Amino acid sequence: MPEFMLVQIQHIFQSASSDADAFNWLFNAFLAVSGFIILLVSGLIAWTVYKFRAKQAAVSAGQIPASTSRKVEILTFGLAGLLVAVFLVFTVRTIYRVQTPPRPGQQPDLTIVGHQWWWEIRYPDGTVTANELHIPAGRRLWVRLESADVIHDWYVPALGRKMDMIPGMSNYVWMQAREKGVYEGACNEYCGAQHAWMRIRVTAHSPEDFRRWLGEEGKSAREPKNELAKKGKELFHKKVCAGCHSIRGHTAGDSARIGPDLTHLASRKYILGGKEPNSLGALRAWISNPQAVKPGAHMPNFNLSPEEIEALAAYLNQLK
Ligand code: HEC
Ligand SMILES: [Cu+2]
Repeated sequence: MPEFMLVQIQHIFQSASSDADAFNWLFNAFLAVSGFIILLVSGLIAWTVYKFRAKQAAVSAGQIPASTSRKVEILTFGLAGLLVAVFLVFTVRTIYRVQTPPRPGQQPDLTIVGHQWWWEIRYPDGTVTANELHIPAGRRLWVRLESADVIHDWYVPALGRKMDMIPGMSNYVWMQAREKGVYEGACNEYCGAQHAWMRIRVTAHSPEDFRRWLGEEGKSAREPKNELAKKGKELFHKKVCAGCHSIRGHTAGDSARIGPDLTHLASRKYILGGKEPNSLGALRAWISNPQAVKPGAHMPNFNLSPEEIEALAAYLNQLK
């Protein structure tokens, strides 16, 4: 199992936010009460089966008179109704706690756009990145969620609630990581062939580290130093890669958004929504035949020569 998946499983009940605390509390309360009822009912069934088993022919289950069964019915319906009412109150309380409205006119701290099958991440200062989200620890962030194609769903369990990304509209969600660390999540709405490889990796930094990270990420791409990488930079334009991908400083603006922004690709730990750890080899394999690595992905096979692949991979691999 890749590292990504193991961590994912551990993250389901982890909480790093007041919202996830509220959800976990509600979930555990439901689990405890319904667990108790399941044990009670199955215990009663087991006891009845044992007590009235056929061998002891002398014992008869008998018949409960209609008047008694009406009482039992009122009791069970009453208890069930009461439980539903109690949990309705708890649920509504949780919704209120989690769905606090933003300040009037509050601008989002982040915009995240779901694409088949990767995440576009935009900061208010114009910095763009993909797939690996970086945030400052501590603050509760107001996040705008959008979609470029079909319905996706943003879910990082430890950081707050999940929320659909719907084409043509903006949804908003609070996100918080109390502590520094790495938090993982995934797309939670089936969105096509590679839905499973639409993982989310969130790194929460101390506020100073976050500012430093954002400063670096906001810079234009570095100029390639060796000949191979320089050739790769030329090919990136000649082979129309730049029609879908932006590399700030190297492409005309950063308006190409069909594929992930590659300005600082080499500083990311994974590529392709978590499908592959980022390495020169993985980049080579991807560029030479995207459909073999992530079948259905919206990047065609360019039938490049081995030399072209080598040059492009070398170029991309130094975009720190
Ligand atoms: C038609 C648009 C399109 C063109 C042209 C295109 N790509 Fe892509 N590329 C994509 C899409 C979409 C993805 C995201 C695939 C996914 O993860 O599902 C992608 C992903 C990538 C990634 C991985 C990025 C990451 O962070 O996961 C690299 C590297 C890449 N492309 C390089 C190239 C190179 C080099 C070329 C030119 C030879 C190129 N692309 C041409 C659409 C395109
Ligand atoms: Cu999705």
